[in-house]
Amino acid sequence: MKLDEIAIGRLAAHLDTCIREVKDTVKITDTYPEMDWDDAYAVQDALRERQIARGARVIGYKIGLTSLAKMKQMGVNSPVFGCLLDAHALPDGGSADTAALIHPKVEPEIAFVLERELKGPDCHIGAVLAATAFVLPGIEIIDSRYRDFKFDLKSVIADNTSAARFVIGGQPLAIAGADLRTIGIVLERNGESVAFGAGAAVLGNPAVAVAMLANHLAARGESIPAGAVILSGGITEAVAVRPGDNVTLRIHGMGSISVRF
Ligand code: OOG
Ligand code: MG
Repeated sequence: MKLDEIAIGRLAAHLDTCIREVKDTVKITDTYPEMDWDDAYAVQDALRERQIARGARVIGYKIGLTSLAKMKQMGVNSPVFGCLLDAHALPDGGSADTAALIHPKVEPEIAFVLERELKGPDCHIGAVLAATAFVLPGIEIIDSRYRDFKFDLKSVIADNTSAARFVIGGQPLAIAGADLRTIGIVLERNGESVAFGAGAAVLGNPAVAVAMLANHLAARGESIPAGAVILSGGITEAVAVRPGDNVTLRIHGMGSISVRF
């Protein structure tokens, strides 16, 4: 750790204010270039503690920057981990209030729901599949607190990896017998197909991303509890949305979900 508790608390409060007041900021590594990975996750933790103190609950996790398309789009080269709060969840067919978001984008994702606790270290794809009840279509609505979505990995980790809202639903697909690599997805905006892909875009298999999450949490003495929902990462580039837009995600064999803005 390079930052002291005061600096960590100050940065968490700053990002919290950006979220609550719907305003952007320059990336925090501009002010604290010396910060390291532990500092970045410590700021994320402190931000979460502020939200929990106001009544939020953690209901799941997310892995981000897991596909080449996303890494290229954001100019970074390694996955990041964040958490999902109850207040982030929107119903299928619901609407996201754009007045509460800075510059939202949508991502097509495969969501995992666990039937058993998943614990690292040494978690592997087999352990993930054994612990998963089913997978579902998921639309993640990301909203970086950084101006023009310009950030580096440490800044985006501190910002809870741009987490803002998410929708899951559609038709649950039992994990037994499913090949997550070849599942095709289509993302539509206002009826027009705007992004396509397959599960293999996420680290060869989205279950690999979930294993990485379990190992990341294990290094911090944590695990993923049964019942948690996990967004495994955008399969394609994120797509910008505006007020009035209607977004639908269709996944082969898993139905569709949608959200309005
Ligand atoms: C960071 C979050 C990326 C994903 O699925 O790749 C993410 C960002 O691009 O703002 O959630
Ligand atoms: Mg995402």
